[in-house]
Amino acid sequence: MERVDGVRCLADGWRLLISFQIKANKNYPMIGRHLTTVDSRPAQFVYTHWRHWYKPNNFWQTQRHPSSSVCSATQPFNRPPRPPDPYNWSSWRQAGILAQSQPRRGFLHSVGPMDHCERGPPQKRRKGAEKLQSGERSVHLPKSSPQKGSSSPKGSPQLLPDVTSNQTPLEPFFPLIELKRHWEDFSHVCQAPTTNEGKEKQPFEFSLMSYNILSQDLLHKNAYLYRHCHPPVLEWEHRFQNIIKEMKLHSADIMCLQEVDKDSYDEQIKPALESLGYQCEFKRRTGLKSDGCAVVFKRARFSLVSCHPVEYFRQGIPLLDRDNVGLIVLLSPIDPQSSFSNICVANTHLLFNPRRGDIKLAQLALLLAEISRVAQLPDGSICPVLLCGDFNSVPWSPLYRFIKDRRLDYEGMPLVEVSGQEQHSRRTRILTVPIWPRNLGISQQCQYESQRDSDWKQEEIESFTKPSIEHCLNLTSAYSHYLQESGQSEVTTCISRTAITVDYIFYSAALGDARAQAEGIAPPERGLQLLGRLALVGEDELQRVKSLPNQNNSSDHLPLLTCFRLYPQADS
Ligand code: KL2
Repeated sequence: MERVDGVRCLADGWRLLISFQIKANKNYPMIGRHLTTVDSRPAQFVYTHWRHWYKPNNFWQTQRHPSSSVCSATQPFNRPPRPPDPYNWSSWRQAGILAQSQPRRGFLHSVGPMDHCERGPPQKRRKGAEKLQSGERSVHLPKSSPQKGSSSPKGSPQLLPDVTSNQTPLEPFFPLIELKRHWEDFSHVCQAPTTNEGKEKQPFEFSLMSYNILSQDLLHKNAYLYRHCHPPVLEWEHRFQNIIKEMKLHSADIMCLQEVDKDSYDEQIKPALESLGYQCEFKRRTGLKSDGCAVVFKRARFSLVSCHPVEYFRQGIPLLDRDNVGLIVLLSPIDPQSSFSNICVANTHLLFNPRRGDIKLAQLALLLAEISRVAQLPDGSICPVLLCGDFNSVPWSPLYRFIKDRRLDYEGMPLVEVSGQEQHSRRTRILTVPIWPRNLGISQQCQYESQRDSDWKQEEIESFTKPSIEHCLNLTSAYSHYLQESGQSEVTTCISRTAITVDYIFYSAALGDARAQAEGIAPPERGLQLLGRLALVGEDELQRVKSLPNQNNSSDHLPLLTCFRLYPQADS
């Protein structure tokens, strides 16, 4: 028997016996529990898909069996042994590594800390099954599924920086491919307004990121979605370090984060961001959900005027029975002359369920009503608004158009069409008129209203009988949803191997804004100008880096990053 890199192979006819040398450490508690510890090799050396066989030079080889030098000494029939498939528990059992009684949904157990494992598979399966029933498995699947495995960047640091812990960083295990994103600069297109004396006004410039960081809890609950990933890249410690590294790299002045687990937020994310000079606000989802939305901003650049969490769960309103939330902050730019207006930053993660467009629209209406209230200035006008997050709706879907066009006529619209996540599905229910009931206290113009019937104006009562909704915010999307060079669709996330856009940064465009000009909109004088954005990528590019998450891109979403310019208030 020959020993090779932590794997001792022995092929005995058809039966393969492998004993792995695994050190049970806190990264791999389940491996430690189920497998024999032989020596101090970290688990990632052996925990791999069989097609990605570990070679001594630290590269995983695709579709190749280990060379004869690996096992030939003990192979009676010259048949290369097949290491167990880590995604398939039964192969671990066949290999004699797991007891026959080990749980079948092994992958769910293999990627995280012990406390997650205790939840057990039934709950996780149930969630997946429930989602499937409600059509949550996605749609326009690429014909060629992404290759198994993951990737790492060319020329990027081989070892990840140790941000907060003393964990051993992952070894690089694939040919290094980096996801390339370039900066798209619009500053030359932006026109500066002038003062009454004809002088150019000095602007306030800031950057903003929107990033769904993929909750570790949801990752576990929907583990079947991440089977294409090399398990160690799904480890929270690895992902956390990468995510913080990415945030540090971009150093956005404001970050709107979704799917932030409350425990990791308290113990790791908030302390790490505070040490980078951020003030952090957080709103957890309702019910028993462990994740939520965070808005963080640099203390040196903004001060917090007010913070407004929005819960979409409403007791007594059957439509609003989901635990999604939004978080709105009103920020004051820090500037010695105090010449800039506040900005209103809203962050949300709308319901995922592709078939419940009615719930998504009602959640959005609640958020828009709160933004309109928070952003309202004493003169009745609205301060610059940034609305970002994961809307679980694709570009040009009715929900997206509602945000941009300020109006949606929805007569006879099937619920499944609202978000456009599913292209080919049975059209079942259609949106009711009105979508949300009057006792929610939100008008068809997405404004708060008195709930006393006697206070309702006649036209407001009538508006509830018309199949149309409106809102009062002028919002432009910072991204154009097509790549400038290739015309391919931009991608912000991979769901069930489908690459789509569901994340957005909408903003109140001002006169002279490049995007507003490109879209032929004449925006008001006050607002924001888009100076630039970090380009997204297309599906091809994502396939090249083996989809998301991968060794470097540690979420199933990409961060959106934009830079804005704010001009001083009129004649100040
Ligand atoms: O698409 V998301 O991922 O905005 O990144 O929002 C939801 C989904 C998140 C919160 O519910 O969990 C993910 N198929 C794909 N993704 C799912 C599914 C599913 N069946 N269920 C939950 N999510």
